Amino acid sequence: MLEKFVKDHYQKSLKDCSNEEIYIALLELVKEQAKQKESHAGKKKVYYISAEFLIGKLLSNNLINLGLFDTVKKELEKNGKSIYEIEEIEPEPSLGNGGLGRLAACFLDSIATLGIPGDGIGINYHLGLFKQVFEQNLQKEYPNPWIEKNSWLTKRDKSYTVEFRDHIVKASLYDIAVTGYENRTNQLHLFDIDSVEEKITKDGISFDKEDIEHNLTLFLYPDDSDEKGQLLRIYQQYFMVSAGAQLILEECEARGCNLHDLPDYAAIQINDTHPTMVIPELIRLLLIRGICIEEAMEIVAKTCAYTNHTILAEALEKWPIAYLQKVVPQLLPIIHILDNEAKKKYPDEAVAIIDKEDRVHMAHIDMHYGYSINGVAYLHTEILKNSELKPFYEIYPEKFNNKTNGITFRRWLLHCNEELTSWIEELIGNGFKKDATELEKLLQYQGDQKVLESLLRVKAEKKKQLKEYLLRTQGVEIDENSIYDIQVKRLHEYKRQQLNALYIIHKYLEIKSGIIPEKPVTVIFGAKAAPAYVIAKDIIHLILCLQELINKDEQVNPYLRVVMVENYNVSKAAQLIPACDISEQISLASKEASGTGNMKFMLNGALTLGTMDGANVEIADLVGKDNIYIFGEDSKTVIDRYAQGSYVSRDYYEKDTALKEAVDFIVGREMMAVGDEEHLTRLYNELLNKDWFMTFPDFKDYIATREKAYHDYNDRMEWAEKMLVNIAKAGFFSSDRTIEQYDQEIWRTGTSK
Ligand code: GPW
Repeated sequence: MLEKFVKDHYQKSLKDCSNEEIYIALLELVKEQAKQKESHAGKKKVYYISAEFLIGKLLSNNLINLGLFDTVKKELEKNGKSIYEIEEIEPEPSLGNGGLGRLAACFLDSIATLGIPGDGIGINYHLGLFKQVFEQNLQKEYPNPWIEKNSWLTKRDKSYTVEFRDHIVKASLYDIAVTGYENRTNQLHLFDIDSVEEKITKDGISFDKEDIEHNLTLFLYPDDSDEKGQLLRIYQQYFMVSAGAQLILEECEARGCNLHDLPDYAAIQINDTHPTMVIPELIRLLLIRGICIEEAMEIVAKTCAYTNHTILAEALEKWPIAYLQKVVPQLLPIIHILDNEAKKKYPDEAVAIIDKEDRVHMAHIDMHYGYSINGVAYLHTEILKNSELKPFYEIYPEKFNNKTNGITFRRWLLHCNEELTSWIEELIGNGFKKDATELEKLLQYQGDQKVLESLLRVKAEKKKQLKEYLLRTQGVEIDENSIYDIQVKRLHEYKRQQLNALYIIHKYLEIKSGIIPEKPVTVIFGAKAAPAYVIAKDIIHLILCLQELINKDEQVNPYLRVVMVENYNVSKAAQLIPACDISEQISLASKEASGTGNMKFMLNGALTLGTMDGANVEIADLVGKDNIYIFGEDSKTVIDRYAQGSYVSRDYYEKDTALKEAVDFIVGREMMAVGDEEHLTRLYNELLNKDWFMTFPDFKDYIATREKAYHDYNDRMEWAEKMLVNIAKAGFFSSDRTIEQYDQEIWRTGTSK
């Protein structure tokens, strides 16, 4: 089919085309095929508004979803070409940061796959999240341009006017087609301004934060450590929601809505607090269209639903009224009305929209003026109800619900692990591609030595591929016969990459003292730190220094190696996850709302080493305690300890020699030889005097549990059985299941079964 397409469009045969030409032809072919699956039927539509959509490269996923992947792959092979080389040409869109953005991307895939009319609404960031480069064992940030002349973006002949206090801008609409797996095509709507200027950055990622006309859609999460940066974020958020709200009203009216019945035509899912201003903005637009304030508030409250993704207080946005006044004064009368009404009904200061310091609590707007409040894993929702959002739960128990996160198996199994996909298919057929719970059929092979051996062969093949990939892309050499122990996620103290680093130091010291591990280990990290997050960057420095020190040490490197992957992104995740033996999910219990990497690793046959946090709790329930490595204090202990305010990290340090040795090593002679004193000392002091995320109390159990996992690894048959159970039980974490629940319990479009 590609041959014919190329002939018709370029009057050339496939084998005479360059890879670039084939890539462009495939873009066109996919867009044409996707277009045929667009549909405008159905009354109610979902709008998923999000500051991030971490969609990753789209070519292969679109081919898979359209049922073209195998045909195209074979046709290319016949002509001496490779789909994998063509994939390399596609730049990775830089429209997200971490789990929240990747979740939005998985959800769009599942919404289309279930046949639900549902579009994404976001921003077309030109430089996206920064590109990470390591220089002198430090993270440096550079712009990450990704938009090319030929891309998945389609510019629409459509724009909306967005007014700020001192600027009026035109929001131009770009669409990216979202193909469902053997189902309909939806859209990801991304707004942009025509005047954006990619070249205004100087030395890294700095730029004039006040030059709104040129910087508005440049970066995702521009540095907000000063007022100008915070104002820019408000500009971006309002730009997205104002254009989005106008689009929603226009589309609903075109489908027959008279605005009074908006909730019958739209369900707007607010992805954390970044899009919260859509609530006052919709009210404002309804007022302009002649609806009175009381009714406007009621309509919007029946249309908007809020998802919370964190209990970390510092991540819950609170904008000073004065800042909103500077950027979007038109919203303030409405926000004041929302605040007054809420205060009249609920005088408790804890649920106020505007607090005593004149800050607007964005999440409080969502909870008072939305009809649904959901957490993203069972434990997370329980913590929201019983502690973090307790005052709201007491007022609105009926609004609270849980939607445990999920991942799309099209990307995180079918695409990233063709070998495992075929292995599964040969054993249980291909029903699991549509109904992920069918993976449980694998359980019948638990004691089957032949099957288990073939599973280990698949893993070994993926490990070999990762070894080659790391050599090719980063010039590092790893041992494919070592255990691959991987922690990849944003860098944050609560995720505790520093605990993993302390283990590495401990292991290094053991090897130095002559205690040789049963099996060599390769510890792999991938993580970006927010550019203004000082301690997070110090942790990256620590890991990079350990990498240099250990990999150069010939006494240690046969047994232990450390690799920090540069610029970790979706494409790198797709290489790393299938090759993993042990998945590090070691956040401080209660702090990781869900995690979704944990699900991807499990699905690809890695065993979890983790705390009872987020979705780890549900993974543990599903696979049983023999098939997961759980350590550390539980969320109740942690929450109580915070409440008492009694944690003193130094007490643990003084009592545990192994811990003391590991911590002291950070500022010891060996580290100072490769690292920077300021960074290492600051991190050392932080741990010793604060350790806010309580790594020290979990240190001992972490070491013991990690050692047990490494020991168990050597019984290959037993390990393979654990892998098999993990894969078999991963079906629950398909985002198709999650989205079906969103649709049945929140959106009620009446589409999914
Ligand atoms: F702070 N998450 C994220 F809650 O990736 F807004 N970025 C964010 O800014 C936030 C949350 C926010 C993550 C959670 O940390 C993770 O536990 C969860 O699995 C993911 O969102 C998707 O729900």
